[in-house]
Amino acid sequence: MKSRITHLVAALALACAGAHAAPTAEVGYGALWGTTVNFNSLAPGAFDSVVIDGLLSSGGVQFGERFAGQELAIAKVPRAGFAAQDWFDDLSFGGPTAGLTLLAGEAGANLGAYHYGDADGAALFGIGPQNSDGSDPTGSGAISARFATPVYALGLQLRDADAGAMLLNLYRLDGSLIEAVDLGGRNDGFYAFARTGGVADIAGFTLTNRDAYYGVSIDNLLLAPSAAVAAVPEPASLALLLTGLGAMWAAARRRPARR
Ligand SMILES: [Ca+2]
Ligand SMILES: [Ca+2]
Ligand SMILES: [Ca+2]
Repeated sequence: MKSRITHLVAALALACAGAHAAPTAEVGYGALWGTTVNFNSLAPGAFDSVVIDGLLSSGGVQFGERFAGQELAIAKVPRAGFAAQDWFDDLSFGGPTAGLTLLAGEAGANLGAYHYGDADGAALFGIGPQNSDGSDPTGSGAISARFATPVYALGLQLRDADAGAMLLNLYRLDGSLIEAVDLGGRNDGFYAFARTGGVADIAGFTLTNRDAYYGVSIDNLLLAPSAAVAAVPEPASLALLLTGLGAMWAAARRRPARR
């Protein structure tokens, strides 16, 4: 009992220490409350695939390839087992100017949507530069998004993820970088990131990847407006907290019975 409370205090202290170490913390997707963009209207039929030229507005969020101020470069990555390379959008040169003005990629190299034929339906992908051998550049492009109102946390579902290199840059409205979140090594799943301290200043993001096999797609983009309705502790900390509170409650109940 005493050691449980000691562990609880230690866990909370660690959580607080971690909160000051990084601008964002990874949280459980299911712990966030907000609006979700599911992209399903873009490709409503099973296995539909569409190419989207120009800026996209979906679910109240604007999407494009990059922000004004970001230079579009090409990253070349050897393709396993082949002489060919895969070419990817690379936005690591320059940075967004104030206001986060979205720009679309060239026609046919901007965005697209694909319906996976499952319950989650369509997902959004970026289209990269045409590979030199003419193979499909689907999923190897950058995706950038600007929110109508800055948020405290965002979650997303990764699809077609094969543990490759992936970077999620979170920006403030003035164009400054909040954090470059390294998503490398991840497979398909739901992931979420929240601002430490609860400040709601994430105004947009850029997602780039060098993931094999059709890059990556995103789905079920979740935008949480404020920390007020979201559980800040990670699921493990929260479980520990509840266990500790339960133990204290049980102890408090036992005490009068002994008298
Ligand atoms: Ca969907
Ligand atoms: Ca592109
Ligand atoms: Ca992939």
